[in-house]
Amino acid sequence: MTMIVRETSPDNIESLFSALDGPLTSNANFYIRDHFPAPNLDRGEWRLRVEGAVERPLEFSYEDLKKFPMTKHTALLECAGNSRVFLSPKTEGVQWELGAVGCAEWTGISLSTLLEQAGVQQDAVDVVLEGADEGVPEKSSKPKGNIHYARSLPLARARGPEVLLAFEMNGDLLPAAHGGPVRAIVPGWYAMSSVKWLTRIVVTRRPFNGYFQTVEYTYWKEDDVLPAEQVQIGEIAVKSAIARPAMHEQIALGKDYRIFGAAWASDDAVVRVEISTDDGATWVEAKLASGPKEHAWRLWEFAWKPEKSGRYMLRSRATDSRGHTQPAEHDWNYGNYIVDHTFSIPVEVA
Ligand SMILES: Nc1nc2c(c(=O)[nH]1)N[C@H]1C(S)=C(S)[C@@H](COP(=O)(O)O)O[C@H]1N2
Ligand SMILES: [Mo]
Repeated sequence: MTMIVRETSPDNIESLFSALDGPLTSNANFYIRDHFPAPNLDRGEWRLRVEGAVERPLEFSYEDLKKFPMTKHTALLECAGNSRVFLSPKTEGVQWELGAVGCAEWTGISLSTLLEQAGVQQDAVDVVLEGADEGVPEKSSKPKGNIHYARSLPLARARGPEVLLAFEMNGDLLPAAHGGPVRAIVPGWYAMSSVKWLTRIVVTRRPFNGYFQTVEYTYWKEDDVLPAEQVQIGEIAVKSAIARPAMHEQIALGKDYRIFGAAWASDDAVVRVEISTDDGATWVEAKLASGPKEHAWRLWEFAWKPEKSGRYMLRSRATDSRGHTQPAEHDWNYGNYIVDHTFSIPVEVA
């Protein structure tokens, strides 16, 4: 099994990114990020409620939901804390390396279908997605009892046809570890929005300010006019990662080596990936080997023939169709999230 267990119960398990072998991550190799112990839900007894600022509060069983039109969408999930181990000085939180990211094909119904069924009221602004899992959160600023995992989406995003309530992952029933019976998939946003074990959808008349979008999963946004503001993490930043070589791999001198990895962005396509073998001093364009496919990662490769022995620092750098390129340094307004800078992968050539 190619997984790295960082914590159990709650499970925090990352893929071995060096095992990347194609456009989709298998269910067995897909990372797991839980905040509370995983609930044990029975498909037959499971219910989903839709309530709040709606004309008709509704309740659905698994079989009810399966009657709506099904769609398939390939989407990447990346944890907002992925690659945190590359931050210096060290920060709190699970010390993910490269593997808190994966790409799968999801089958389900559009969230918008249920919103239409329930009839969203005129003055609604947010859609809260709540999971069945519950517990006491980590940070000292928290409500006194147990809370459920929950996140909201602005109504416009929630209505996007790509936002799914997924039943299947890569053609199999959605595994319990990944939120089965039903989870949300919010393509293009960091995966904290893709709520697992979904049991309740609440439409609200004011922006929702739950724990997982105020105390956690926020960053500081600077502006020319306003003072700095704390805002919710949403869209995925453009990023690339080197799968092979793995860190500290030994590479043969004077032989051909295929540097290989993946790159991704939010709703935009990755249009360029560059490689540096001198820690970011000079860059050469890599070859895009798959895609573009909306919300999926693009695989890329680079033919390298190291002619001198010694230690090399490899970096990759992606650019999206809006011209956003990965920065050289971490932006500390993001704190311990959104680690999108070009970090160094050390290797030995001998
Ligand atoms: N109910 C619930 N949904 C959740 C979480 C959670 O702890 N509980 N974790 C979120 C976070 S932070 C991530 S990165 C993704 C991870 O999805 P995965 O475990 O299927 O990879 O689920 C999101 N949805
Ligand atoms: Mo996450």
